[in-house]
Amino acid sequence: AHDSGEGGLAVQQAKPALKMPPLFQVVLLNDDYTPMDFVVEVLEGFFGLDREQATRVMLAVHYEGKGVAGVYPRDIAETKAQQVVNHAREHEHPLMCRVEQKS
Ligand code: NFA
Repeated sequence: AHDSGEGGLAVQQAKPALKMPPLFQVVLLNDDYTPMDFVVEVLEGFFGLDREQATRVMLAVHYEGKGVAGVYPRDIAETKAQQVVNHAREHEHPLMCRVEQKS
């Protein structure tokens, strides 16, 4: 507590909750060569989607050019994106992703 100037005391009150960090989307991009099954496995393995959700996102990427795989704080989004690209390259697939700040 400190003296606030008019004979009263002002007390610094701790905030009850932590502020949420800004969120970033990991966006998968379509290409002509990465097998559909591989993309579904990536969405299951790196983003925790079940087979049905993973298939829906994979088809959205295939037909619309891009799709959101997951939404995370910046460092986690960047790490996931790098892991996905590394995994794809290990299997010689050209799969690409982007990290975009959520608006
Ligand atoms: N377009 C790819 C194909 O026809 C499948 C794909 C989907 C690739 C989503 C990348 C992302 N094999």
